[in-house]
Amino acid sequence: MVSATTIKEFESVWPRIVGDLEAHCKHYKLPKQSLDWFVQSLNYNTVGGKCNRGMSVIDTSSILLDKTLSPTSEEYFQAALLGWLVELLQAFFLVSDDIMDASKTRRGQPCWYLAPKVGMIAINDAFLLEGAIYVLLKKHFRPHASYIDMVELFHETSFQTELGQCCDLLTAPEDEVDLNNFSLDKFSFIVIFKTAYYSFYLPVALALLYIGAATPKNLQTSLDILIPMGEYFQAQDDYLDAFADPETLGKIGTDIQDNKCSWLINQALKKVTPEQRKLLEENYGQKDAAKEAKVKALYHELKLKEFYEQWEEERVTDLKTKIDKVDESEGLKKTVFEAFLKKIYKRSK
Ligand code: GPP
Ligand code: MG
Ligand code: MG
Ligand code: MG
Repeated sequence: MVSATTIKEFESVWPRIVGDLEAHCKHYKLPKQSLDWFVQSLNYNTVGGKCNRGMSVIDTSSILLDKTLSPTSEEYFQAALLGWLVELLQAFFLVSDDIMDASKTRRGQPCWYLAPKVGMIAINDAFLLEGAIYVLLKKHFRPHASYIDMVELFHETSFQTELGQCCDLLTAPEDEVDLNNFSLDKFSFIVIFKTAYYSFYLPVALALLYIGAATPKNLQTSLDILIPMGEYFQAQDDYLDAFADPETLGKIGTDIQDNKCSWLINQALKKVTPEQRKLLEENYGQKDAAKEAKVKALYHELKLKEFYEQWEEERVTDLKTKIDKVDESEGLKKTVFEAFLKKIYKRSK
């Protein structure tokens, strides 16, 4: 049995990564004020989350190599670096997403665009977080046999996520609430693209490329399990948006006011009476806390919490069945997916 890495070990690598980026900027003779700004944005936006995605690159690599990577080894550093690249991609997405969703808090602090003196500079900061991925990948992986596959994987995953975000935003127009626009099929497309590829497939695909086990079959098996797992994860995110304690979650939910095609509204629409549907039509998707509260009250009346808990059990049973069938002949292991599932099952943040 290999043991999982800890957040402390993972974060111990971060200063070296910031150091690399600082050195790169100093080489450009970047003025000090801008350098300090960039470093502040890197720290504020990349560190402080759960880092499940990033740590999964290390855990997957350890499981596939069948040895616990020592936190002081170069092998650990390389896997951790790939993990931090996933976290940088996530930081780039979150800084942008919070502007688009008009969110207030993230990881228990103000969203970056709401931090003092930041405002719309956050848009450029998001681009820099993305750019940092390719600077670091080139610095550390250029000689690696899978370097170009890694670059292409980051590009393709970003494109997929942006298409998902596009669909998410277009399904949630600010000024016209039309519940007929929502459907579980649209929900599936949105969440697979905006979340599942980058949060689930990317870390495992990176680990497979890193250790040289990215055969077409292993990549396909990973996709077949991790896409439905990511779909489940985003349904959970939507559920928590309305039902979790913002204190624990670290962010205040916005889906009802933002008119989002979320898992909850789609399930509610399947259960409502004509009168309840009218209540949703009159109160969903408006920037009004009292209306939002009415929608939440209806969610409770429809017993969506209980329904979600039952639905979660079914999804997890399905995933376990899929995991049981994994063909390990080309070096892939069931435990990769079991470890992933364990991290998200019944999460509260
Ligand atoms: C999660 O949606 C999806 C993303 C963070 C991807 C954003 C993609 C971009 C191309 C910017 P969400 O809005 O439900 O997340 P949260 O609840 O964390 O705000
Ligand atoms: Mg969003
Ligand atoms: Mg959001
Ligand atoms: Mg959400």
